[in-house]
Amino acid sequence: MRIQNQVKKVVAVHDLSGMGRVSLMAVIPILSSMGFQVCPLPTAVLSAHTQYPDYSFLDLTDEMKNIIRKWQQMDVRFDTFYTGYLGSARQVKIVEELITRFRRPNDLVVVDPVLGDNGKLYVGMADEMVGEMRRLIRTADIITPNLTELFLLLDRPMLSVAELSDRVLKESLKALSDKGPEIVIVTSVPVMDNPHMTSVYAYNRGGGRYWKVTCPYLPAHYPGTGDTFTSVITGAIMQGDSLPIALDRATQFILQGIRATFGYEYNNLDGIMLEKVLHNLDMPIQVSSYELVE
Ligand code: PXL
Repeated sequence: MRIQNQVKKVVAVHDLSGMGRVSLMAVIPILSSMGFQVCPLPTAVLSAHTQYPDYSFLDLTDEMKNIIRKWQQMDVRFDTFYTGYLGSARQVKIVEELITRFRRPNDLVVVDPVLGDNGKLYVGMADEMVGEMRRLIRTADIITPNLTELFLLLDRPMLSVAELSDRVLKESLKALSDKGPEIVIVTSVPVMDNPHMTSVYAYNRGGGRYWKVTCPYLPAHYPGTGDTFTSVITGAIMQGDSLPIALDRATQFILQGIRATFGYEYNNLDGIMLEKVLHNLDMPIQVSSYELVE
């Protein structure tokens, strides 16, 4: 009887930021509490994420190669590859090599193409990263761009709220999936005529169905919610959930995190108070709100 590898391993390629609950500081607690072993491959070490007015930044591009080489010598096996904020455009090739060397037929590759938000690249994000990310998503099974990243990856101008019909979104998701990823999930889609709601759209090429989850929008922007969202999606899919159930769990968890934080007088840059809601990941979903988009 094989009793090894009872806990699935997920290699997490993200930065470590001291302040702000982004990247590894969201990925590690969420995936650990969902029952997976997180193996971090840190891309950079920052004093704080890049939306704070000032921060230090240590690029770990060269060290990543050393870590991967040692992992190869140790003959480690990963079940999931999950990438997020990369510290330099050169890291894209390194990540592609990691995936090529270690990926086995049933492994899952999740790429969160972190580039920007609100129609702009993040401060410090190299312009070349957009072209590199367009290539990296081709190797992924699942990608989770926000609306800004969706249009950057498609190399199309950003659309206004009035232009974001179900038809346009479906076509955009399919166009991105045609480049490689079987599942494309787009977050932070505003709802036409309703500023109090926000949607997530998803497309699964195997089956050809589109899904939508709409939830209340609290008017506060918290960095790191994208990392939190994709971490819950990754954990839910690794646990065997269907795509719409994974979407429900992730949107519900984000909403719980925002509600746990919103009532305090608080600096939103510090992110949602994950610590207050992490235990909710053990609970079955409370309300199911996914819809099929036809
Ligand atoms: O959550 C995205 C993210 C991740 N890592 C760093 C960031 C940001 C967004 O600002 O600055 C360092």
